[in-house]
Amino acid sequence: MSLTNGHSVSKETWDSHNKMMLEPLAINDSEVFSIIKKEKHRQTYGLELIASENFTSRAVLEALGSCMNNKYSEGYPGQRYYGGTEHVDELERLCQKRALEAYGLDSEKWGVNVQPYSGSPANFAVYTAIVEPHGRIMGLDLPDGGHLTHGFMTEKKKISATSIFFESMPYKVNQETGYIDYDRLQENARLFHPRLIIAGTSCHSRNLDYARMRRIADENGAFLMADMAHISGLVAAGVVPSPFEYCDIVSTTTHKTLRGCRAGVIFYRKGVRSVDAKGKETLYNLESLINQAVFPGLQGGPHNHAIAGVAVALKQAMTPEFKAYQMQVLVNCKAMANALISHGYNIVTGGSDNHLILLDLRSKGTDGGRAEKVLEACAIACNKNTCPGDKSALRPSGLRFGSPALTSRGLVEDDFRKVAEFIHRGIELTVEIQRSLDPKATLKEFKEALAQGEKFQQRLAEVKAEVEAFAGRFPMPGLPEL
Ligand code: DSN
Repeated sequence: MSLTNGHSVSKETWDSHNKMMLEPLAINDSEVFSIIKKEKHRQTYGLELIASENFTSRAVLEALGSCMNNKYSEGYPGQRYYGGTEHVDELERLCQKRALEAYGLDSEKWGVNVQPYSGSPANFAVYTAIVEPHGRIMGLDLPDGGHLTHGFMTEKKKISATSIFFESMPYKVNQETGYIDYDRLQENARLFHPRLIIAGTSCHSRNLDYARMRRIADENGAFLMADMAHISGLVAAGVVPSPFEYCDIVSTTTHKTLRGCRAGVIFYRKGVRSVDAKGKETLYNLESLINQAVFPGLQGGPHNHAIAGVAVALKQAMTPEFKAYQMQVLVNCKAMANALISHGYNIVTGGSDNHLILLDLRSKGTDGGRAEKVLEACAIACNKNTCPGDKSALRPSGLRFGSPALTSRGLVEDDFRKVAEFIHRGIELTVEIQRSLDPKATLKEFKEALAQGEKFQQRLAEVKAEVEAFAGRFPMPGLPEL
C-alpha cells in the first residue's frame, strides 16, 4: 500500500475520500436517497391536510441546503465568539430586517431574535427570560386546542417542561360552543395572578380576541405573549387580525402558514412599557433578557442555513403573490368546511376564520384515531384531535384539517370540495369497518381489521387510486429531484 508523502493514509483511500465528498446524494447514499424519493412520492400523490404543514419553495430549500450549514457563529451579529462571521452577520441582520418589515414593525419599538431552532425552544426561551423558576403561566389547555409548550399537564403528570419548571394553569374553551371562554380566563387570572398569559393555539379555527387578553394581562400586571405559529403567514399577509398591537412578545415557527423552513423567531417590544400617574416612564427590558435566554441560555450556535431559509421565506411573504396565496388558504378552508357540513358533519364552532377546521365525529359513531388510520390508507394525511367535551384524550373524537399545504400546490375552492368528498368517503368506510367489529373493539383490533379485512381492501384501494390520480395533477413545489 503506497502512502502519500507525509500522510498516514493510502493515496487510494485519500483519493476515494476526496471523490466521496463531491458525490451527489443519489450516488453517495442510495439508501437515504431512496427513502427521500419515497417521501417525495407520498407528498406528491397524497393529500396533505395536516394544518401545521406546508410545502416550502425551491428557493427556501436551496438556501437551507447551502454552505451556511457549515458555519458556527455563537453570539449575535457584530459580537461573535468565532472568526469568519462577516457573511453570517450580514445574513442574520438581513433576516432580522425582513422579519420586522414583513409584520410592519418599527425597529424603534420592536426587536427580533431569529436564532431559535424552532417554536418549542423559542417559547421556552421566552419563559426563561421573563418568568422566574416556578413563576406562573396561563395558556390554552392542550385538549382545548393549545400547544404542549403552553404548559400542558394532566391530573397525574406534568407533561411539558413548561409545567415542570413553571406553574401552569390552563384556560379553556366553552365546551358547548368551542370558542375560548374569556370570562373564565379573566376570573381565573384574577385568582392565579400569572406573570405571563399566552395567546396562541394549535387547533382553534377562530380569531383570538387579543384586545380582551391584553386587558386581562394588564389587570394582573402580566406579560401577554402571542404564539402565532399556526397563523404567522396569514398575519404577514394581513388576512387575519395581527397580535402585534396588543402583545409584548410574539413567537412563531416559520414553516407553517409562513411557508419557510423549520425554525423559530421571537419578536419583543422595546421602548416605553408604561407611564404612571406622575408621568414616570417604565421601559421594556426584553431585548437583553430574550437574547440572553436564546444564547447562551438555551442554545449554542445558530443554524445559519435555517436563518438563510427564513430570510428567503420572509422576502416571499412581502409579495402580492403571498397575499393572494393566504387569501386562497382562507377561502379554500371555508369551501372544505362547507362541503363537509353539506355531507352532514359537525365542525367545532360551526366553521373557520383561518386555515383549519376541527371535525367532530361523535355524531357519526366513530372517532378521530380510527378515521385518521383509514384516511391514511387512502393517501389522505390529517391528524386526530380532541374536541371540546371529550371525556378522554386517549380517544379523541375529532379530526383536524388544514388548507395551507394543498393551497401551495395550486388547489382552489372546487378542488377542496373534491378533497372534502374524498374525506367523506374515507369516514364512511371507517364507520362501516367499525360496525363490522365488536362495539368494544380496540384501536389495535380496528387497525388489524383495516390491514386484513379483504372486504374493505378493494374499496380502500379504489379511493386511494382516485386520491393519487387527483393529487398527482398538481405541481409539487421544492427541489426538482428531492
Ligand atoms: N406540531 C404542531 C401542530 O401540529 O400544531 C405544533 O408544533
